Amino acid sequence: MKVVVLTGAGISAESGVPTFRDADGLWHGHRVEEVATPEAFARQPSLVHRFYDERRAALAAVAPNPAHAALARLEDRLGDDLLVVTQNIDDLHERGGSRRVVHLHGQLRSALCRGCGERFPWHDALGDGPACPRCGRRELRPDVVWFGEIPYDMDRVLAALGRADLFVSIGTSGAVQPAAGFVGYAAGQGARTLELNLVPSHGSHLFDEARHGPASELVPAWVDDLLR
Ligand code: BV8
Repeated sequence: MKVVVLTGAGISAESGVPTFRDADGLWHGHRVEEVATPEAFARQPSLVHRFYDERRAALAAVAPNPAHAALARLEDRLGDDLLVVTQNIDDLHERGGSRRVVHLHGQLRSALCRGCGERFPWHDALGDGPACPRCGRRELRPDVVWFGEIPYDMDRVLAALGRADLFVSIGTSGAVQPAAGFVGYAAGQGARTLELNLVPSHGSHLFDEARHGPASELVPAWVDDLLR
């Protein structure tokens, strides 16, 4: 059985990573859409760097939860027949043991050089304008996809959705495109669709089945069912 799992901020909430809807989508009083755009970076690079430097530093204090671990267990059994597509820029899927993970919106622990286009694993701050390890220019930016930018690996994701027998959405409000449209695309390709979320998401009505509750309970129970 070929399975595609889409995850959002809700799967990391119980690990202590705030969701976007927490604090009503505000960061220090800024609407997230205000600091997560190329325009904001051009206008106030130090503010945007602080937004990501703080979130990157906070990763050291959080750990994967049973929902991340359950998906890694599922991957052990399904291998290439499972693809995890996450909107999250944290590294909790990988630290939970998952290997086949697409970060549609980028990663906090990665830096992208706007000068030479190279990417680098990055755990420190970017706010003090470090030089690019390859070209030396001070052109490093957070390797994340901002609003108005093209998500990463869309071809790989659409190909997997096109082959999927089952599409499962975990911990996402379904407020951001193109991820919010994946359920419709997968269903159109003949996949069964399941939502696992704390509360009904914006697109809950689009799923064949929806189960509501904390991911740390719903996801291990769903994986046990599937593997049984
Ligand atoms: C693009 C990285 C073209 C940075 C992010 C008008 C109409 C429609 C679309 C648009 C429009 N205007 C603009 C657009 C496009 C725009 C968009 O969708 N805007 C929205 C706001 C309307 N999209 C884009 O710009 C995208 N690019 O469209 O390019 C294109 C398209 C297709 C193909 C080629 C090109 C780029 C979007 C990416 C932006 N970057 N993140 C960063 O992280 O700072 S988006 C960011 O916000 C996240 O990555 C995520 O995607 C989104 C947040 O959503 P969630 O993860 O779902 O989190 P949220 O807090 O909302 O919800 C959490 C859910 O979990 C809740 O339902 C809650 O109940 C649940 N939950 C909570 N606790 C638990 C739980 N569930 C289970 N257990 C729990 N314990």
